[in-house]
Amino acid sequence: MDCLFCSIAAGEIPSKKVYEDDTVVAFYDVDPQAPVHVLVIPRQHIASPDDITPDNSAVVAHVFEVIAKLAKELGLENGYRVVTNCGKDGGQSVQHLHFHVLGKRSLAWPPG
Ligand code: DGP
Repeated sequence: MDCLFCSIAAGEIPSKKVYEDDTVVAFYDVDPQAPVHVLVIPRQHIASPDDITPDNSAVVAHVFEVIAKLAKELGLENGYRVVTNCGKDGGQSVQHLHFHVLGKRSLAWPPG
């Protein structure tokens, strides 16, 4: 299947990855809309939020666990937004489920 985010997850297309495990990959958005703008995607091809089912929803729970961990690592202690666009009228331009994490680093970042 020809999918941009599947190719990024597989490392076939370069990206600035900030996290990856067996289930999800996180990388900086190429067109940032906030000082910190990361995309978190499942490795599994799920086309959109409309395609979340009981069979694959555990992946979404894991995405949010990773977001909580990443937010701390990226210095977003003061809060951040998580956005998922769905379908043409929802502004979804890449047909692979993805979660935008948008925020700005706290003054205490980097730690130490
Ligand atoms: P959406 O509009 O919700 O489908 O968001 C898609 C996002 O993906 C958009 O903010 C730009 C980003 N994006 C598109 N192509 C690439 C790419 O090749 N690399 C990276 N890192 N981000 C991309």
